[in-house]
Amino acid sequence: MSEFKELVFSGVQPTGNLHLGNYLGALQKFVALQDSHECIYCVVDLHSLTATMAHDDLADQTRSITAAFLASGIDPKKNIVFNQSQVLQHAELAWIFNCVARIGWMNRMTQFKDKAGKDRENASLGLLAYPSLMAADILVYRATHVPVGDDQKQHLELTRDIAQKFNNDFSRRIAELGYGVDMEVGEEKVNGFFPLTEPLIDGAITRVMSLRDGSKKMSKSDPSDLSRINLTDEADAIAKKIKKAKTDPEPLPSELGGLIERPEAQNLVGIYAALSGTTSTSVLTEFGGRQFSEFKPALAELAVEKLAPIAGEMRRILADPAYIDGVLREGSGRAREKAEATMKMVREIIGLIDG
Ligand code: AQP
Repeated sequence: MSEFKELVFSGVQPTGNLHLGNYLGALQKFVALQDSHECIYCVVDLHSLTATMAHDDLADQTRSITAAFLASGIDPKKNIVFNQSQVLQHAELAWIFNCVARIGWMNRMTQFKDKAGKDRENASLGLLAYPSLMAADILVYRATHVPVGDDQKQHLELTRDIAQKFNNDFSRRIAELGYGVDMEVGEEKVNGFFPLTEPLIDGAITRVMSLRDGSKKMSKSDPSDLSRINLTDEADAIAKKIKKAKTDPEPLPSELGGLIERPEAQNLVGIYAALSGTTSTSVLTEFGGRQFSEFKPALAELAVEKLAPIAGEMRRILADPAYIDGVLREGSGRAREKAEATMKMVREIIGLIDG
């Protein structure tokens, strides 16, 4: 009786400067997981086309995200690091998943609603189908775990729905071909071709909020640069942004309960905890009763201490684009082999004649 081998997959879009939210929600976890798991990390360049087709600097953005991966400590020899568009099997499986997924499922996605705004009719078809490509990214490797920020939870649930529908729709073929794998779903034991992938959303802060508005997530596309700390910000910029971060007039509480209804305070405490590798509770044990005028400089110092080496290393790596392209080429070759092994079976399950 076989079972899925644990495999981690995650991706980041080349749509602008990476920020502290991407770092704490994704990159920091990617680095930690490479010690315990086989990992595949992808720059999802095809996803970046869903918002705007014409990016003058797409290639450079792709190199910049790759440099951020490497500068954060991801080892491209131990793991697979590549860009999505070099492995065509992602797009092939995405098409198949477009035919598995239902339009109603896509219409319910909050990210689609947020990004399409009021003018949904005018959003690209790609933006609507984005989660189907994301499911393909993950399932073309039959990955079992995906480290992501909390904002991606709904897309991961949809990935499971797509896997489950494919497993059900083709259950007879999967069994005939002997391609099924046993897995536990809650109390139940089921058999299927695709795993029901688990999100890994944990840590001291799972959704880093904007520094200007504690009800909005920190995001690359926020028009205000003061809303986020970019991985490439200089020390003075980091200190200035933290100093200007919105807060309330009360001192920090000594217990977690005191952060309820204080989203900005909760955010800054969570950021401190995640950067220092502790919990919000222990941050409050240290800073409870103190004013933001004392806490903010401590947070700025910690953020600079953690982020400045990454920014420096990114600059060093980016000075050698040929090296970055070589990492992506080599990683793509390794990824393609794995993806093609899955697609051979998928084509056979569906009945697509393959050579
Ligand atoms: N604010 C956040 N807090 C925690 N995690 C976050 N992530 C993004 N924002 C936060 C996580 O970063 C990973 C890569 O994200 P992405 O670039 O692929 O997509 P995104 O979520 O669309 O990022 P942005 O910054 O919000 O970009 P725009 O503004 O273009 O939409 C993911 O794991 C995500 O969870």
